[in-house]
Amino acid sequence: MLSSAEIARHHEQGYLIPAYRLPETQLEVLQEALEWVIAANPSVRPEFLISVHIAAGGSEGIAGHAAFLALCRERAVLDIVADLIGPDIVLWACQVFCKRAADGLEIPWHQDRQYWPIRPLATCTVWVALDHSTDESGCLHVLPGYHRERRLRRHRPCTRAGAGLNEELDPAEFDAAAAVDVEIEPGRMPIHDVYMPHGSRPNRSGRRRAGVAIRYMPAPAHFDRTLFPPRAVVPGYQVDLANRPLWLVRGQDRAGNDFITGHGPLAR
Ligand SMILES: O=C(O)CCC(=O)C(=O)O
Repeated sequence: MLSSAEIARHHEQGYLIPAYRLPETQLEVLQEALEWVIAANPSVRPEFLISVHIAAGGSEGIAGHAAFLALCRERAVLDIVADLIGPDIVLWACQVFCKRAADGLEIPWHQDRQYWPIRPLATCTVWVALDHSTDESGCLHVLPGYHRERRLRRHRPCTRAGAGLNEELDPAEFDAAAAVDVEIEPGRMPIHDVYMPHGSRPNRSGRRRAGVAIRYMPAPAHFDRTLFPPRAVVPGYQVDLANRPLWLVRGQDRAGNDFITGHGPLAR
């Protein structure tokens, strides 16, 4: 799916926007599924629609939709992911970050890896745009090349009003002038490395900005359910990795991962 130049660019820069774009019909199905999920979870801010691929609803309290699980299992998406992390792939997370028009939260600069129970730490995030994602609507921004040190940079508490995380990268850890905006049309799917600092500004536009962040790990890595107890990222945003269902979406498991925990009858 990816050319060798694209794969090299991903390793060099820490992120990539593949040429592939979801077909329009599939995009429409996902946009409808998003409307359904928003309506089914009226008390949840749409930036915090965690585990939307679990149609039965999981321990994180969100009523999800099967269209998101279908997206996570999509052959074209997995072909791209396999080029980056290898042929044995486990799906372990899928979250919608939806910013309402003129209201969506800021997602402060951060590295995700500090919360992730994957050892050795290896994962990649595919962020599928469901709407236009621009500077004005609060697109993702990244720091090209910062992933190369393979280290967790210092974070500090964040209590700023309108911030969608309770921690952020310490400003001494990066040069904001080096940031690149990932502006994309619906259906495109930028990918970022686990060590890539990223975030997004609030939505200042009159249009919604939604994306689906799908997280995959290579099956040689182990998802250790004992590492982190359930926690609130900010009020109303509960994460429960101990009971998160895993799906082997391609190849074979090579690390004794647990594919039973968290699966209700509809989650399978
Ligand atoms: O969608 C956004 O604005 C933030 C996404 C994000 O933080 C992530 O994919 O880890």
